Amino acid sequence: MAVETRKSTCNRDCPDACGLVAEVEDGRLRSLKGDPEHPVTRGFLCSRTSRFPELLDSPQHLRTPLVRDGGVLRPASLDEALDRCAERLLAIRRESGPAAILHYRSGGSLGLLKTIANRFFERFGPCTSTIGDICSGAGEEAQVQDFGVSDSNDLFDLLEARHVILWGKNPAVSNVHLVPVLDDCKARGATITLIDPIAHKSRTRADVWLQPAPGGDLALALGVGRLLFDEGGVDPEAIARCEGVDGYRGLCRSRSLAAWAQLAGVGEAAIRALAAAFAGGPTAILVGWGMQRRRNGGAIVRALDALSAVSGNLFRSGGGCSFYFRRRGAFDAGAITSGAAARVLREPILGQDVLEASDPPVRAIWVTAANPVCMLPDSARVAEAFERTEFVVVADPFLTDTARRAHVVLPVPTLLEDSDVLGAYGHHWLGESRPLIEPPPGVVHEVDLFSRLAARVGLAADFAGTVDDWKRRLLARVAQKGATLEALRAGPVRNPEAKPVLFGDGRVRTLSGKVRLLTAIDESLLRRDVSPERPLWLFSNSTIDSQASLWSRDPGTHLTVTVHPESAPADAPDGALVVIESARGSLTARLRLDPAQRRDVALVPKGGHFDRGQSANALIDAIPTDLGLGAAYLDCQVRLRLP
Ligand SMILES: Nc1nc2c(c(=O)[nH]1)N[C@H]1C(S)=C(S)[C@@H](COP(=O)(O)OP(=O)(O)OC[C@H]3O[C@@H](n4cnc5c(=O)[nH]c(N)nc54)[C@H](O)[C@@H]3O)O[C@H]1N2
Ligand SMILES: Nc1nc2c(c(=O)[nH]1)N[C@H]1C(S)=C(S)[C@@H](COP(=O)(O)OP(=O)(O)OC[C@H]3O[C@@H](n4cnc5c(=O)[nH]c(N)nc54)[C@H](O)[C@@H]3O)O[C@H]1N2
Ligand code: SF4
Ligand SMILES: [Mo]
Repeated sequence: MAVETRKSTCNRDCPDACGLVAEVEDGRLRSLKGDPEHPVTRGFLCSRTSRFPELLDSPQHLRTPLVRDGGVLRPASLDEALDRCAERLLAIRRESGPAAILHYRSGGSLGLLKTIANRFFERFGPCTSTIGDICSGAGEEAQVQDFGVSDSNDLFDLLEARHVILWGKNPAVSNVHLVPVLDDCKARGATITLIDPIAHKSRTRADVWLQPAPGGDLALALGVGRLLFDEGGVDPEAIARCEGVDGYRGLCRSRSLAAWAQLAGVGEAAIRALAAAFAGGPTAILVGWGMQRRRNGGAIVRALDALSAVSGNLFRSGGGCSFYFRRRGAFDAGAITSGAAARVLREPILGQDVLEASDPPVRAIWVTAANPVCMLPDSARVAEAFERTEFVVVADPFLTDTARRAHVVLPVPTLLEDSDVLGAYGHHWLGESRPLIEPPPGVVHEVDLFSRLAARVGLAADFAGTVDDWKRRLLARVAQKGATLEALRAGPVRNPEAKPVLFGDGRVRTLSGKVRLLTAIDESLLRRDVSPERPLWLFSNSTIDSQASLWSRDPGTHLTVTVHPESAPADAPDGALVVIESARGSLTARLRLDPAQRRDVALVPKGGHFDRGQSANALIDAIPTDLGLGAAYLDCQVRLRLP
């Protein structure tokens, strides 16, 4: 049979939203590559998606629905599984009201159609939903406060920069299609500065690497701000576009340069060099997502916003303070859901909020595109909340830590079988996903799944329409500007509403059009002392081998913990087993020694499985960030000891 070439878009929770090209023969995948015609993908994929087809053969890949009987999950037909869902949801609504049902959705697929689940729980209730954003909540809220919006300059505007600051970012691992753009910037003479407490792969690309104290970035940015004012680095035209200048200047001058340097954990000369880069722009800040998962994460991003604004870089080509590309911005998300909810539980504290909910208590949880038992902080409490809930449904292509605690598991398509529309949070191109291969017979697309469930509970009319109909509804506004479904089907289309330089007209999106500068901070956000009992800050960073909790390579029997040799328990050699202890719990890990690390950090991978004793979140307290109800995953202090 002839080999056919098919195209799609990767829907994983990743900034890159790559164009995919597959060769398919007789319905079977022969090869999977990056689309050479996609301007950002440039013909290559990350290793985790290149290896993804192997996961289809893994025992964790679900090909049929499962229902719980006598304590065990057994295969069932889709009709049986959906009948059970309808019957239990109707009974719980009748007895306790719709607020007794919680819907929890995370970013396992960035396809916009996954919000069809939200539509169901809104129409069926409204039911209970969540508030906050464990991924990017603090940083987005910081930028909304300062600029009225969280969005970015065009990715390729970076080529105009003289200095690129990777502030808490590891693109070689978590944003791989940024790497060739950085290489192009370097080829055009730009310098790259990396600011990251952890020694990681991306540092080989940086001309300058600062290794501040974890969370010391707030002090670092205020120290740079002080120098800009003291030494003529502020741009008078830009200052006129800001509110709160006196307050911000006063804040920067509230400590000496030496005091800021000491709090930041870097030398004064490094702060001077950074200030010189801002004064000698264009200078672009690329704000990483990891750093804002701290108690002071919102304040840090606000301090970076202020640097970009007062130095004038915010308003110019080759500048900007880019945190997030507004991936949903092009879509009419309201065509699917209004966001109505009976009540909201806090995502970063979900375990506690579920267990403590009353009037009514949570009796059912439906999980869409998420693995909260593994990925939310204080995971033992989250696991307990799921185990105590009367009826749990998980829709997922894989049998996860959360799915194992469900009463019904509904298999949905993987990224190779999906059909949806997507934006990206690392660039402004929109894409369509289309099945590269057919899903197994027991697997059902979420649009189909909810239309079948809706028919069982008297909501059929609300779910009328094919997958393509829903795609067109989402694209209604930008279709008038050329981003039609047909155009997306032909290849990636740049969001017609995204400007090349976000604030190139000198105005931000606040009511006054001016930047609202950070003018005051809670002193407690500056002090970052570790306790003598637990002297190491635990980092749980992205790793090339996994997409959050979905591993493309077996992580082995133990998770790996990397520390400076002087931070290891006495005489423990590389490869030894050690115990990581926090105030919340302990895990056994294999030791890796790395003299390039700071002495006050311990690094483990993000995404280890809870049931295998490898989830960092078993150690991490559920603490909200200062802004946006994010989760302060990285403010966890630990010690290592021998087993
Ligand atoms: N391979 C892979 N790629 C992924 C993911 C994955 O699981 N695996 N996850 C995806 C998801 S969900 C997201 S949200 C994105 C982004 O995910 P990120 O969390 O941005 O990705 P990381 O590579 O962990 O980069 C965070 C960097 O911030 C640094 N950092 C932490 N604290 C501080 C601090 O206090 N100061 C400074 N200056 N730096 C700090 C960390 O050391 C790390 O190098 O990545 C996506 N890409
Ligand atoms: N310790 C620590 N914890 C962290 C982080 C960290 O850096 N450190 N990072 C945090 C961040 S940035 C994030 S975004 C979260 C991620 O947290 P989650 O989003 O809960 O984690 P994932 O493992 O990505 O789980 C997503 C699930 O969606 C499934 N899925 C994929 N496609 C579909 C689909 O089309 N439909 C449905 N229904 N399911 C689908 C996947 O198989 C996967 O099981 O974790 C957070 N947790
Ligand atoms: S996970 Fe990210 S880098 Fe990998 S193929 Fe998908 S979009 Fe591209
Ligand atoms: Mo994320």
